Amino acid sequence: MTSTENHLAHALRANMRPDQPFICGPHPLTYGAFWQGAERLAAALEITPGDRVVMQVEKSVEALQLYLATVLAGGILVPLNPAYTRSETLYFLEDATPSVFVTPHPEGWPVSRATTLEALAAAGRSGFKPVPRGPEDLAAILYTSGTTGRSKGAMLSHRALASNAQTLKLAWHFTAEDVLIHALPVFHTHGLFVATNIALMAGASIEFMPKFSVERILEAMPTATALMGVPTFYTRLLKAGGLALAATNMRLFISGSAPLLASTHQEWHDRTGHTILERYGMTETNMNSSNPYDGERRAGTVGLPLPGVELRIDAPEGEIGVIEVRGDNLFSGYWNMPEKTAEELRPDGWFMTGDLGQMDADGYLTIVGRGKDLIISGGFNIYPKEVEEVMDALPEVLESAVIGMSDEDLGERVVAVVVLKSKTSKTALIDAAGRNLARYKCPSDIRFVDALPRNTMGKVQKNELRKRLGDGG
Ligand code: MLC
Ligand code: AMP
Repeated sequence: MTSTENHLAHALRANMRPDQPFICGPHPLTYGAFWQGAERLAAALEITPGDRVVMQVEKSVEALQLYLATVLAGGILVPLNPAYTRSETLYFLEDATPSVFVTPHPEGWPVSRATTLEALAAAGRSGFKPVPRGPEDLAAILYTSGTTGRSKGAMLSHRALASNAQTLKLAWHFTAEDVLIHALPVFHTHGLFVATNIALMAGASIEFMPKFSVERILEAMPTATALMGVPTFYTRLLKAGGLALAATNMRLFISGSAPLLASTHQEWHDRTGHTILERYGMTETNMNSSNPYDGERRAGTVGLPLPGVELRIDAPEGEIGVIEVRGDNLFSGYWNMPEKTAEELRPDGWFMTGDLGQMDADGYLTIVGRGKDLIISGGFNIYPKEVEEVMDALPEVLESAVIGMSDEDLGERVVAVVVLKSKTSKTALIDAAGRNLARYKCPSDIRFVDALPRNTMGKVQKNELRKRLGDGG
C-alpha cells in the first residue's frame, strides 16, 4: 500500500487550530508556530526516510519540535536520556547507527553527523512538505533495558503511536479546552508519547515545565485541567501545603509507570476530593489498561483493558500469571534483535510483558509483581544485571547482587550487595560505578556481605537478600 500522507503527523494535526495556544505559560506558542518550527527543523535534518535521528538533549519545546520534525521527514526518532554516561551513549549510537545525532556536545562521536539543536534550528527552511509514511513505517525506537544487561530498541510504528493516542484521548476525555501540566521527561513513552501526543491530537494546551517541581505544579494547577505523573509526583505533592485549594478546578490526575500505593490513592482523595486515575503501560506496548474515566477507579488496580487492547493472564482464571497483550498499540519488534523479538512477541500477535498480574471478576487488572528482575525508581526502569556488570568489573569487587529496596519517595531505590576482594569504601564504589552508569541507576547504598545467598542451582536468592537487609518486598 502506498501512502500519500504522513500517517502519524496527519493524525496528530487533525484537530489543531493554528491560532490556538499549544504551549501556554511565560513563553506561549501557538499550534501554527509550533508546527512551523517542526517543519523548519525537518528541512534542516536532510535525511531520507527510515534514517535514525538520535536526540540527546535537555527537555525543551524545541526537543518536541525535533521529534515531530523527524516524523515529518519520514525518519525514526531515537530519544536518549541526557543523564547517560559516554559509554552508555556509545552503545546506543553503535546500535542505532543514526544519520544525525543531536546533542549539545557534538564533538568526538563516531557518527556521520553530530550537531546541536541550535545549529539545526538556524539551518531551518520553511515550506517543507511532510514525507508520506504508512501506518507500519517506524516513527521511533525507544531503548528499554533488558534482563541480560543489554538495552533493546523497541521499534514503534506510526500505527502504534497514532492509535494509542487516539484511544487515550477518547478514554480520558481530552479536548481543546484542556490544559495539561507536562513535567515529565521527554525521552520516555510517558512524557513523549502519552502526554505530548494526546495533547496534540486533542488540540489542547500544555503547561510545559523543564522538570518536575512541586512549587511550579501547584502554581499551574488553578489554570490547568490535567496532570500526568509517576507516583513520586503524587507522594511529593501530598507533602505540600495548599494542595487542596490548588487542585480545586482540575478535572483529572493520572498516574502510571510504577505502582501507585493504595494509601497514596486514598490520601489524595481525602486531601483533594479527586480520585487518581491509574493506568498501565510499557515502552513496547504504549498504554494497555486504564481505570475508567466514568465509573469506579479502584485503588491498587490498573483498571480495565483499553478499547482495542486485548489483555490476558497466562494462568487459570483468577490466578496470578504473566500479563500478555495484543493490539494496534504494540511495537513492531526489537531493533536488530530478531531472536529476542521472537521470544517475546508471538507470531499470533501476543506480547509477553514479563509483569505478573491477576484479573478480578469485573475485569480489573492488578499488577502483583514482576517476572523480570527489574527495579523501578521514580518511574525510571533499572535492570539489576546492568548495574551488577558495572559493579563486578570494579577491581575491589568479587561479586555483587543489585536489588530494589522500598523507598518512600521513589518507590524503590537501587542497593548493591557486594562481596569484596580488597578493602574499599562505599562512597569510592558508588563514585566508580557512576563513571559508567547514569546517576539514577547508581546504587544509593552499598551493603557488604561475606557471601551471597544462592540456591542449589547457584542462582542468587534476591528475596532472601531483601529479607536479610530488612525489606520484606
Ligand atoms: C533523579 N534521581 C534519581 C531519580 N531521578 N535517582 C533514582 N531514581 C530516580 N527516578 C537522582 C538524580 O540523578 C540526582 O542525583 C538526584 O536524584 C536529584 O535529581 P533531580 O533531577 O533533582 O531529581 P528529581 O527532580 O527529584 O527527580 C525525581 C523524579 C524524576 C521522580 C521527578 O525521576 C522523574 O521525572 N521521573 C519520571 C520518570 C519517567 O518519566 N518514567 C516514565 C518511563 S515510561 P544527584 O546525585 O545528581 O543529586 C514507562 C511506561 C509507562 O515507564 O507506563 O509510562
Ligand atoms: P518501561 O519498560 O520503562 O516502559 O516500563 C514499563 C514497566 O513499568 C511495566 O512493564 C511495568 O512493570 C511498570 N508499570 C507501568 N505502569 C505501571 C503501573 N501503573 N503499576 C505498576 N507498574 C507499572
